[in-house]
Amino acid sequence: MRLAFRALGGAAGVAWRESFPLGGRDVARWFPGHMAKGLKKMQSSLKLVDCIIEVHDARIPLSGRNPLFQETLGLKPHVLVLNKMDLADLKEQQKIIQHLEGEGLKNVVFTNCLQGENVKQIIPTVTGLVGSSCRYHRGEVCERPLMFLLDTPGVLAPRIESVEMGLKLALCGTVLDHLVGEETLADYLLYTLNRHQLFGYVRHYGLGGACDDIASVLKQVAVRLGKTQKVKVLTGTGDVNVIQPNYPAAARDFLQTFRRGLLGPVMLDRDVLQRSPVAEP
Ligand SMILES: Nc1nc2c(ncn2[C@@H]2O[C@H](COP(=O)(O)OP(=O)(O)OP(=O)(O)O)[C@@H](O)[C@H]2O)c(=O)[nH]1
Ligand SMILES: [Mg+2]
Repeated sequence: MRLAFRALGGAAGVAWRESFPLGGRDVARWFPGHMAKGLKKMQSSLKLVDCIIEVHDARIPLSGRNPLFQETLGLKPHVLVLNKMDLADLKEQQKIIQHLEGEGLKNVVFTNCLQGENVKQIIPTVTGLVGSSCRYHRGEVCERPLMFLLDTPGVLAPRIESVEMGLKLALCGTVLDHLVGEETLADYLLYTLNRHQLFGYVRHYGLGGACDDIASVLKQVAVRLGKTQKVKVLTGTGDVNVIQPNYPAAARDFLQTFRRGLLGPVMLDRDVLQRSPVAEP
């Protein structure tokens, strides 16, 4: 899905944004209050289990995890499942694994539940950690050794560390888009794709070239998709009907297309991976 930079013609010489304006956004509002309740429930269930299987998104392997797991890591055997690997750019998988090892996470399994890829690695990993003397109550998932799964609803951290982390979580579809703002989120997606030189969106929407201006991209997307609306504009000489692009609809399509993997795999934590030194193995 990666296009050579020069192949884009018009994009040659374009300077992509170095940063995304993060100020003035109330990230606390993006994450619903019922999460705290879910967390409490999960905490009480921890007593019942022999092993924690934490499922996180492989597109953000190094950020946005719930700190609860970090607090309980020393107490319970723990497997980190990084799912949706089909949507993640894992060219630097070894570096990611080393980074996680540096944080004390030794049991990491990358999975794709749609294709069943690596899913069968989970039970042997758990068995290796707890032996076969598990004591669960419902949701048997394995006969030999007898193993039960206690599922919980997904819960986000009660406090999101930074706006950028919030935007990454939102891109992965963990919060309602309208709370962040579909156009803001689409802009963060465009910023990320351009910085990573992932120009699949140009080809997907048949755009003239890569572009870092979200209004211009959404306008072209809206026209391509026929998502335009007639708006009456009052002028001195009377009402005039003008065709206006439906920016929110275009933003929604851009986000959905990305989440379906049609714009190519992405590593949203590339910045974290580049920034922090990897601990010596
Ligand atoms: N592309 C892709 N999609 C996946 C994968 N695994 C699950 N999904 C999709 O992700 C969505 C959420 O899946 P769920 O199984 O409901 O996730 P969950 O973590 O149990 O969600 P909650 O219980 O609501 O927290 C569904 O649309 C799945 O089809 C995967 O490996 N790759
Ligand atoms: Mg679920």
